[in-house]
Amino acid sequence: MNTPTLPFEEIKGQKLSDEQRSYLEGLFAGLANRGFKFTDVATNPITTISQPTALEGLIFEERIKHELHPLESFPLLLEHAAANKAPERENIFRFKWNGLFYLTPNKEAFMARLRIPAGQLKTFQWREIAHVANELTTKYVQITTRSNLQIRLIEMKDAPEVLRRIQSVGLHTRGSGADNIRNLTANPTFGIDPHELIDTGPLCHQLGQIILNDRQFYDLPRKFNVAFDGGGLIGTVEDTNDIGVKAVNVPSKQGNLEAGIYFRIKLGGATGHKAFAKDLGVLVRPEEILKVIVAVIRVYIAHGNRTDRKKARLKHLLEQWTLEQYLAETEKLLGYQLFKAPLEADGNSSVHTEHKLPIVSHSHIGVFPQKQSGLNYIGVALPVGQITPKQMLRLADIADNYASGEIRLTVWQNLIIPNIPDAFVETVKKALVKMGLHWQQSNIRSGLVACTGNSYCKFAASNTKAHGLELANYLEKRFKLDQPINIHLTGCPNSCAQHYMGDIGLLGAKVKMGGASVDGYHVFVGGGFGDNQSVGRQVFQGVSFEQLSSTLEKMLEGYLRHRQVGESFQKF
Ligand code: SRM
Ligand code: SF4
Repeated sequence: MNTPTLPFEEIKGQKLSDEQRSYLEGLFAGLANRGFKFTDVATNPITTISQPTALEGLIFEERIKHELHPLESFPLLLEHAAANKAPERENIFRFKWNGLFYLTPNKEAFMARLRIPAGQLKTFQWREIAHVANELTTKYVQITTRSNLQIRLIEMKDAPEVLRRIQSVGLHTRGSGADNIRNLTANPTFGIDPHELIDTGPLCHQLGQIILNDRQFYDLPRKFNVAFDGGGLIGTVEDTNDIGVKAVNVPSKQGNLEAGIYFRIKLGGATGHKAFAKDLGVLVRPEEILKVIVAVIRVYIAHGNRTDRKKARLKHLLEQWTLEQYLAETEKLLGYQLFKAPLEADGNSSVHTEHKLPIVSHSHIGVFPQKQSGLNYIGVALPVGQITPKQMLRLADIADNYASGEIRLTVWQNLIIPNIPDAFVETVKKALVKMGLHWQQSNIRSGLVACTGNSYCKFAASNTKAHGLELANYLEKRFKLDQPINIHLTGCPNSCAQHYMGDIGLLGAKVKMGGASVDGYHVFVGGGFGDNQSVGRQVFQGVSFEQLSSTLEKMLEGYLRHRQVGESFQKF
């Protein structure tokens, strides 16, 4: 880490406060990290900082950002759209700041990724996305593994209009790709789950606003994920994020610590790298959690690696720094110390109580009573997260007519309709079945997660979404499981569908069969998250898709035959 020593006291003759000093140190370290040169520092620290000539020392992505900040590239997008001209490499990268991903070489068109904090949408927003998809894209919408929406095959000429229409209903695409903070996730049952310790919905939305409105958050060393878990029935897989915050209950006053709900903070998750986030050893009050998250991100902005994209995630910084060091840098920015409460070796703490939750089937599917008496939410399964505009419009009608006009997306690529009065539950169930959607748990289909796959993603070795659906059809005909099994299919090691944390993880791979190269998978078992945190281990290498169904069938048969009573697939 190249942190220049600067004579701060001399800066414009000012004496600096600790806070100012630490801010400047971060700023200069960040500049040095990117390859900015410091000349003649001793005489005049501010004016002699110069960009390297023609930004030659910088890697491609950092150079592009410095030549023209991607947030300022909108006129270029308009020019390209007017000429219906394919973007160049530089602008392909820049347009990701508008949430536009050019799918070349797979397809000569854009995919647009939104930002939907906590996955929460009003039906007027949901309807407009359905209309946009119908009129200007593929006529289907995809729910992503960050409780978000994507629409695709947008022609260059239509891109500005798609963005305008998305923004016209108060939604954004800004910063949903590239070196930005990605969609913020929270339990989709925030504010309605009887088990939650705190409603994280408002916090998630407020952080969304902070990020949208601060230019500093549009130039990170790399992508960045943040998740909130308020202690609800089903977790947000927060430990797979760069920052995961999880609510805990401190039942009584302990020394200086008042009783109440606090957040623990975990840092450095990135499951494609087999890394779960690690506990920072502090308790933070809800009213200060956003400030702390912002400080944690600013430390990463200043010190994350900007010269090697493969070593640029927060996880990589934590391979060089201890957690204590990261905490110290965060506290420097905050200007005060956080309450220390390290976890014990077994992962428990004497300060806060364990939040015991009933064991439920996964992924929110089914009918659940809310904390508001007389109201319910229904979780709807959308296998592999695909939905048509027609289904979206019908869902919006259901949510308007029988609930509160709201739809929430989940990281399991499913959705829930909240606030359904008892009297309407049966009507909603029937309406869902009539439109071809499932509200009943299927212990295979409801936990099926698949990344985009080779229909659109250039990295994919296999057609994950189509294969996921075929597998579910095959296995459901043969098994009635009494325990849920999560099957996660990812097309490449990037692990967008987190194959390492599925009960069964399938990682796309090309397999040789009779001299030909066919779609196939490496097979992993035993992954988990939260209390069952575990990185899946590989049990088969390179199984062709043709043989995959029977391979999984045999695995499930073995599990059902040999398991102990009640033993889950993960523990088997
Ligand atoms: Fe992802 C890159 C799709 C969630 C790890 N991901 C991509 C790209 C943009 C490939 C590209 O550069 O062209 C894929 C776009 C394909 C397309 O046309 O849809 C893509 N990622 C997705 C989505 C849509 C998968 C899905 O079907 O749901 C998810 C969008 C989430 C969102 O709404 O923001 C998606 N990607 C994830 C996750 C899960 C998560 O964030 O919770 C991960 C693993 C966690 C993590 O942080 O690493 C993930 N995607 C990656 C990586 C590997 C990053 C790394 O540091 O190793 C890449 C490659 C990269 O960034 O260079 C990647
Ligand atoms: Fe594409 Fe790989 Fe992500 Fe699947 S896991 S969407 S193949 S980048």
